[in-house]
Parts: sequence; structure tokens; C-alpha cells
Amino acid sequence: MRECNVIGVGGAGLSLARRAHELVGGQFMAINTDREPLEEMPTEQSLVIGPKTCGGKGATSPARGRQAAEESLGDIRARLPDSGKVVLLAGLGGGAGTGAMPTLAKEVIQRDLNLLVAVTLPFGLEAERREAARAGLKELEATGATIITHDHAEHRAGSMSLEAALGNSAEALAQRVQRWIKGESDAQ
Ligand SMILES: Nc1nc2c(ncn2[C@@H]2O[C@H](COP(=O)(O)OP(=O)(O)OP(=O)(O)O)[C@@H](O)[C@H]2O)c(=O)[nH]1
Ligand SMILES: [Mg+2]
Repeated sequence: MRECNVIGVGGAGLSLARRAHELVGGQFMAINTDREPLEEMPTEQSLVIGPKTCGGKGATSPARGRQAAEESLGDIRARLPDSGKVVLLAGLGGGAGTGAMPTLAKEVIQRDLNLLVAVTLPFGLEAERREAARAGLKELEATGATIITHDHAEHRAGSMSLEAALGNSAEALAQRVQRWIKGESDAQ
């Protein structure tokens, strides 16, 4: 079987991808506008996008995340895998993950690789972020990619700490990614 490529995008995407990669193995790649969190990733396959647009910091809005991906399209094309299954993970609602994911998904689809997009949706408290996430999700749907979502607003009980909720979402998505890789997923 061809290897699987697990790719995290944006701050939350990195932690989600890290957990998924622990479970499914294969190649791990990390993409972000923010340089610092990338340096802590256990992979040499990390890519800072939009150094001019974001100056090595967070994108802060999806528009700037998208611009970062466009600025670095050459690097993205050179670094994305050209064989194997691909899983793209991000927490929707921020700048880098939400803005860059559609560009990345389109590039993978153009390579004719089997793609899964796995994303979290923001907590109910994050109203502005929920709006940004909804728009981002629509854009991802338009690429035709297979998408699985984990909605923090649905899964976080009132008493649950933020840390626990984030851990749960990483675990839940990792397990669904694993089922997809094994061909047992109903996501399509
Ligand atoms: N599962 C999980 N979700 C997170 C984590 N941190 C943030 N989130 C969620 O992911 C959304 C996006 O946050 P980030 O990933 O930090 O944003 P980003 O893509 O890095 O965007 P910028 O920092 O603006 O460039 C947030 O609104 C939260 O809902 C995390 O550690 N784990
Ligand atoms: Mg960030």
C-alpha cells in the first residue's frame, strides 16, 4: 500500500495532525504562517507559508491565510506529495488553517490523489470564528474533497476544560482518519 501523508495546517492543525500521525504513521508534514510552532514539530517536512504576507506570524484572518498560500504556491507545489493518500487537518476559524486549506485541497485534488480533509469547527463562544469557519467549510466543500468535521460546540460539555475538549477532538478525528485510511469510513 502506498504511504499516507498526514498534513497539519495552522496552529490547531499541527496538533490534530500530530495525533493522527501517531495513530496511522506514514509521512508527517506541517504547514503554517507562524514559524514558531513549526519549529516544535517532530518533522523536517515543515513549511512556512506567506513569509511576506504574515512575517512568520499568525495570519489572523482567513483572507491573509489565503494570501499566504498564494504567495507560497510555488513552495507548496514543490513540497506536496505526489503519491499516496493525503489527509489535510486544520482547526477552522482562524487565519492560516481556514485561509490556506482550500488552496491546498485543490492542489492535492489536481494531483489526482485520494484526499481526506479533517477539520474542527470552533466552540460556540467563538462567534466570529464560527462565521469564518462556516465560510471556509463551504469553500472546502466546493473543491469536492471528502470532508469530516468535528464540531467543538457540539462535543464540549459545559464542565469540560478547554484542554480536555481539544484533546477529545484530536482523538476523535484521528480515529476517523484511521478508519478512512483502512477503507472503513462512511465519509465520501
Ligand atoms: N483541536 C484543537 N482545536 C484548536 C486548538 N487550538 C485552537 N483550536 C481551534 O481551532 C481554531 C483555529 O485556531 P488556530 O489553529 O490557532 O488558528 P490558525 O489557523 O493557526 O490561524 P492564525 O493563528 O490566525 O494564523 C480555533 O478557533 C479553535 O476552535 C487545539 O490545540 N486543538
Ligand atoms: Mg496560528
